[in-house]
Amino acid sequence: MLVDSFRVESPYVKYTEETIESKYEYTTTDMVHEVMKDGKYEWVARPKSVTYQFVTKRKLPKLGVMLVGWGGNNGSTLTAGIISNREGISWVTKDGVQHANYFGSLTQASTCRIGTFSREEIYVPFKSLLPMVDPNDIVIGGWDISDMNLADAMERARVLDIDLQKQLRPLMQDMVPLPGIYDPDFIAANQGSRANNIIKGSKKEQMERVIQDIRTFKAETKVDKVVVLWTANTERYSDVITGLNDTKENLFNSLKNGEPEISPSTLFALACIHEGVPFINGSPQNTFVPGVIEYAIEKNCLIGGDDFKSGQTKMKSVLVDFLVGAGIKPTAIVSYNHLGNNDGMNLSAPQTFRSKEISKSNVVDDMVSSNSILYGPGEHPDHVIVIKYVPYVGDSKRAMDEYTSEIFMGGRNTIVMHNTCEDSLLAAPLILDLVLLAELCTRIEFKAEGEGKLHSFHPVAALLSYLTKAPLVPAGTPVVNALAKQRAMLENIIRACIGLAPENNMMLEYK
Ligand code: NAI
Ligand code: DG6
Repeated sequence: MLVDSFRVESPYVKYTEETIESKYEYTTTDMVHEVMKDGKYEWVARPKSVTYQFVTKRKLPKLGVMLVGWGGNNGSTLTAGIISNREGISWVTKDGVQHANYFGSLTQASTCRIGTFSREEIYVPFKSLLPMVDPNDIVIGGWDISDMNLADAMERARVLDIDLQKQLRPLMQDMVPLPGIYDPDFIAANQGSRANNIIKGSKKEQMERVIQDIRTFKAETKVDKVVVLWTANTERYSDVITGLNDTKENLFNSLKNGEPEISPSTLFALACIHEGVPFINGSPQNTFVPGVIEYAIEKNCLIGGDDFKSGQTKMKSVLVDFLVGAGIKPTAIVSYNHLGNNDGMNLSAPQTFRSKEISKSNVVDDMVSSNSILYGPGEHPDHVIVIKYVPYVGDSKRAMDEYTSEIFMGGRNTIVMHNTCEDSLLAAPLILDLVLLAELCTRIEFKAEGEGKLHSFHPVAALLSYLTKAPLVPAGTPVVNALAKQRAMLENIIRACIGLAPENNMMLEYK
């Protein structure tokens, strides 16, 4: 059964006008190896418990979201989706009348199990666990190197049904992106023809213009908070060079000197950090060079990324987790894509493809390294990524995967998958989740027993991992790619904020 909302009654949870405060017992296990009397080592597992305090602000801000690449397929589709939901739009398709929804969004369309009532399991919407901004209330804006208004951009994207487009046109035609930072060295040459809306000047001046844009947007829309998200073209990797971008100081010196190796996405990230505005990278390139990360940590400004995990990789991070978790050994994973949207065209250049190849390739590492019964030291399945541009299929991406595994007694098992989907309809709800969760993260503070003051999460937002292919995590933190673990981390931390135990699926009450 689904219930819309609930309140926690517990000695460990306090609701005030402004906050929800919880005390939470975090139980983990330390592993140590001890030398025995005979000189041999023995591993010892020592469970331990630490009390945490969480404080979540309840007051929701009026939220502004600025998209870099607003006029692209994702940007225009998300904008259309929010307006359609807000206005309660329905449209006619060949299959009947369709109503606006937020399917595909973890926060808006998934549920969590809370407890039991008369032995029946009670679920609540994910978004009801903690106060979260309603996506219908978001004020949206952003930048694009193409000056096309959002109604025309939606038409160019060829994603949404025509009857819906007709209803949305009057609501979107006055939305025009601010000029973007165009550097042809970082994206494919084939993007040159749409670059007619460009911030001029030196790198430093371009960054300063973005700072000004954020301030103006905030003032004009009267939003309390802004989150910026990069959904612009995939860039090539920036070279990370000692003295250039390896520290904050070197990066700012390079900015002053107009070093060509500073990418547009890095300039946007620097501008956001300067303003204390969370910045999320939905593309695979290394926007967050070490100097940017150092700056974000110094300013305690949330950064998250990299690369939306929308379809093929999401499946991979479920399937390989299942296989390895079942004691089956994947030995070859081959992933093909073809797509015909502008993203596909941009990825047809070797340098931008390489960025995507990297983010799509590293997604099984944690699962492989978790099982050394199956894999020897340094052993890894063959993993090949192919992406081809096929204009005819437009935004309707085809993803084909072949997973070959070793099973019992030297046997082979091959799984083949074919997935057809509208790429932007998968990505848009993830963008929504990323900005809503990033905003939520900025309202939570916590501390472990013995720590002096409450503090925010580490600015490198590992909590957003579920939504990205190559999760950006603080140095020294294990990267988790397995989808179920990523969801559990997010859900369980949110549950801790309201004093609820992690979902352990033991269901002892039924045993
Ligand atoms: P798109 O090519 O339709 O949109 C990108 C937009 O960014 C274009 O309108 C372009 O003019 C603009 N742009 C390029 N450089 C810019 C800059 N420096 N400043 C401002 N605007 C700029 O691509 P789409 O399909 O919307 O995807 C966007 C990004 O999201 C791509 O990098 C893609 O790889 C990534 N992505 C998409 C996923 C999906 O399922 N759709 C999943 C994972 C990542
Ligand atoms: C071709 O791979 C285009 C890409 O932008 C993908 O659509 C995107 O990275 C989605 O990736 P995945 O692996 O999550 O489906």
